[in-house]
Amino acid sequence: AETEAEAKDDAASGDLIVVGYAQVGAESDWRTANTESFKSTFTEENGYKLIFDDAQQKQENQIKAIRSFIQQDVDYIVVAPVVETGWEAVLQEAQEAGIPVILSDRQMDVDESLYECWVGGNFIKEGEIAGNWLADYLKAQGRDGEDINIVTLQGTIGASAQVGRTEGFGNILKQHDNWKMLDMQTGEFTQAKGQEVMESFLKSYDDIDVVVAENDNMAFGAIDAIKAAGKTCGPDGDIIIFSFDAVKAAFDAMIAGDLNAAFECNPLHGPRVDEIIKKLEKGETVEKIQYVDEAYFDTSMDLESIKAERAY
Ligand code: GYE
Repeated sequence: AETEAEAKDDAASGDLIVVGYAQVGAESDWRTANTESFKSTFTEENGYKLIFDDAQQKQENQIKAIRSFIQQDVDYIVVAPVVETGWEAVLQEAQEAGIPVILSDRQMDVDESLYECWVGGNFIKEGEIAGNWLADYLKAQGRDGEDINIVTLQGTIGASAQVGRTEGFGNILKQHDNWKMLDMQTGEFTQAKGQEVMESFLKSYDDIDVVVAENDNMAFGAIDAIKAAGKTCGPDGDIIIFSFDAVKAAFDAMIAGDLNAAFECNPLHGPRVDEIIKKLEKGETVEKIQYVDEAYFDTSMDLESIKAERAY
């Protein structure tokens, strides 16, 4: 029999499917687009009640949010985990409460039985595509035999987006004896931190050829730091710079001639998670790991018309 509290709960949500979304934070344009994708998909008209939590990039906040979703007995928990590790205990609690967990965006390093499935970008592949793009670009410039000094602005350390992009680019770096990684430091996926770290790189090294930014917003900060130091970047500049995500502002930076390339990571996971939940509701099985297709863009392309077609 239902308790009075449960009955009240049912009445409040009606036939709506209650979804708790433990979001990372609001650190980047990508993240804003991702939040917007969930908020516009998980609406009452679409049969949902969304409980949204912004963890401000802190795992402890996300764990608290998941526990509160369990307490509220939501129908599904969706998590975009800040980092990969440290989730066993809270996922076990969700499992014991019988609440299915869906992972989206970043991955978790946990036993597969603790979640239904994951959907997101292939971060290792993104890093490898970027590395191969750089090799081709240097070759086209006749610089493939030169010594190339590289620095990396890393994302949040331990986030699967950081781990994968660092690893993927590193796989290509290994194939080029003349490429040297001078330094790698985290810019926490934010523009402000990206700028700060780039300022310190520019003070430590006067011969940087390439900046790898593990998201667009850190590249925007780095571009400001490079200009403030009296240097230039982009296709006609002193320093080659590229980043991951390919949000609209990255197209503006490429069109302005400040950014060389952007490697796409698609943030529009709301409809994908909606589809997964609809399948689970019907008792259908879902694929455990679901990678989203991604492209890349550089200044050799017709960026104005590509940008006009983009949703984020
Ligand atoms: O690249 C970055 C955001 O996890 C793929 O998180 C996501 C990353 C994205 O802060 O901009």
